[in-house]
Amino acid sequence: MIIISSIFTSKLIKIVIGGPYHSGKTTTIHKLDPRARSADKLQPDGQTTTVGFDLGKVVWVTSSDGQEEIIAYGDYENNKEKYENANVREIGLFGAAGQMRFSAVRKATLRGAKGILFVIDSSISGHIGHAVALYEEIRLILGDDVPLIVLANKQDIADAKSPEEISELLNMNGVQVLPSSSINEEGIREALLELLNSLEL
Ligand SMILES: Nc1nc2c(ncn2[C@@H]2O[C@H](COP(=O)(O)OP(=O)(O)O)[C@@H](O)[C@H]2O)c(=O)[nH]1
Ligand SMILES: [Mg+2]
Repeated sequence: MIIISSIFTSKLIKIVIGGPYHSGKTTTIHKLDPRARSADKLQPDGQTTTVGFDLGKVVWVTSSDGQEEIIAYGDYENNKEKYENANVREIGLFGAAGQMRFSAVRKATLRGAKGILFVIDSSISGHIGHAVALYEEIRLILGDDVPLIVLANKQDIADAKSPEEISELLNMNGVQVLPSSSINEEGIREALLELLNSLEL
């Protein structure tokens, strides 16, 4: 409940983790914040799928020498004295369910978002059409000015398409595509920092 009560403070910067079903949104949020919470449903095959949302919290720390870091909120709380001289900003990570039928939930989740990390499973070609539809939905709701970075996720899978290939398939003008493997915690903090640095705050 600590997360829920503090996540709505006005100083929180809201970042939405969007993208198609099964692309790695929930994994990304839980790797960034092990205390994140999700509304998940257990499927008959034993897998889970997000039915509502994920909620996590991290801090964006910029030290006096300009070094930047993303730290899980719990780790920050336990070591606050270490960051006394740093610029610390709180980031709320809101995961949005990817299935088309959750459109209303996504709309509510997107409200007030300052930036979007858009996660794609680079190993499944079928995802692309769905991804484009979800991207267009985001632009319809938030307009063209909210910064968005695509994560070409699951780069650890042998036949994953490269960020360049994903970029070509998506055909989204000027949208940055960065490589990641959420499960191995590769590329996700770098992408979040890149997104945060592009925000107008
Ligand atoms: N190989 C691989 N699997 C991943 C990666 N990220 C997530 N997964 C797996 O993909 C499945 C869906 O992930 P999940 O985070 O629930 O996707 P969501 O529906 O977008 O929230 C799960 O079985 C994850 O373990 C990754 O980077 N590499
Ligand atoms: Mg999920």
